Amino acid sequence: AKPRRRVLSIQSHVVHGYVGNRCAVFPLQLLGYEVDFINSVQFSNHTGYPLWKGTVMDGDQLWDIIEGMKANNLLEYSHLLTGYIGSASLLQTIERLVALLRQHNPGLIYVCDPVMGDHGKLYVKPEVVPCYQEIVPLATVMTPNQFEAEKLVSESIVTEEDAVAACNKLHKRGVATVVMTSFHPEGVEDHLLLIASTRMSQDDGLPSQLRLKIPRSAAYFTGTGDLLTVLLLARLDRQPRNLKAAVESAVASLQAVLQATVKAAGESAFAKERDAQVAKDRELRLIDNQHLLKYAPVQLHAEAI
Ligand code: ATP
Ligand code: PLP
Ligand code: PXL
Repeated sequence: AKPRRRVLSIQSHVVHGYVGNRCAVFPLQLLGYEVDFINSVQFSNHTGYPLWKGTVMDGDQLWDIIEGMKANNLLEYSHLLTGYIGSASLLQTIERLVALLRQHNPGLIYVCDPVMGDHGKLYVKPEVVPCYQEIVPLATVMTPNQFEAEKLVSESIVTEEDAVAACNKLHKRGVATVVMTSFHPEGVEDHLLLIASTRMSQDDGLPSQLRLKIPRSAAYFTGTGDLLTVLLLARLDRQPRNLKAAVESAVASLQAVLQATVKAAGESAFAKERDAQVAKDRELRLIDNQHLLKYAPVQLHAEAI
């Protein structure tokens, strides 16, 4: 029998705090998924701290592990999830891995968060960009932000029409569902938009392209994009024919965790300086608020585009 809910998650590990696998493994387990994980880096903490130490995995090291799994017939997954991958060699190896996993399960869902940067700044090496462009046809779900979507389609995105055009371009290259996790319309300060688009047929009358307006908090967090991708994986899996409900409930859980985190962080939530104590105070409060990962009441509703 094919595995219904077994995720292979390849992302960062940090010893302290919550980014990458540290905000994927526990939430997915809580939501009922078996999670096998490979750590693409092992760092002391995320890179928003003044300093970090640790090691980075390369493509050969990943493939070595995969060969061990292959030999023992351990490659049957329902989902592959990838997030921040700093090196081109690791990303090229993931490309090979997708093909191998699909030999074992042709229906494998590949959820790809093409982490490259934000707000006009690249935080991966430039050679990673063409690797992600090459990966596009393999992905089932992609969760780029505005900047990452621009890189994927090699076009600038200024208006909502541009954002939708970028989604359509990604659909043409084979991606079933695109969620642009943060889009900043020009001149707008008080909110951001999430744009979601699918070519999977929706239940009668439901929109397949939508926008969700999210009030912007003055607080700054790390790991929010990672957590949103995880929540989308789980909600889309439950309701593949209701993009609206899936997106609304994923955002509801994320926003509820963020509000709880702001409360717990106190003054550090809005601090200007970025010292280690502030970074530590701002870590997502996933354990204390685990009930919100399972369910949070929907307060923000999506509208058809
Ligand atoms: P990635 O880099 O992982 O592709 P991203 O850049 O879109 O994703 P974020 O900018 O962290 O990641 O945004 C992801 C989600 O986090 C948003 O859709 C929003 O729901 C929430 N979020 C992040 N920062 C804020 C904020 N200051 N106020 C309100 N919501 C926020
Ligand atoms: N800064 C760096 C160096 C990163 O690698 C990342 C994510 O990979 C971020 C910031 C932002 O993370 P997120 O969008 O999940 O908050
Ligand atoms: O996506 C967040 C993330 C992932 N991995 C590492 C990071 C960050 C954010 O700072 O430092 C190593």
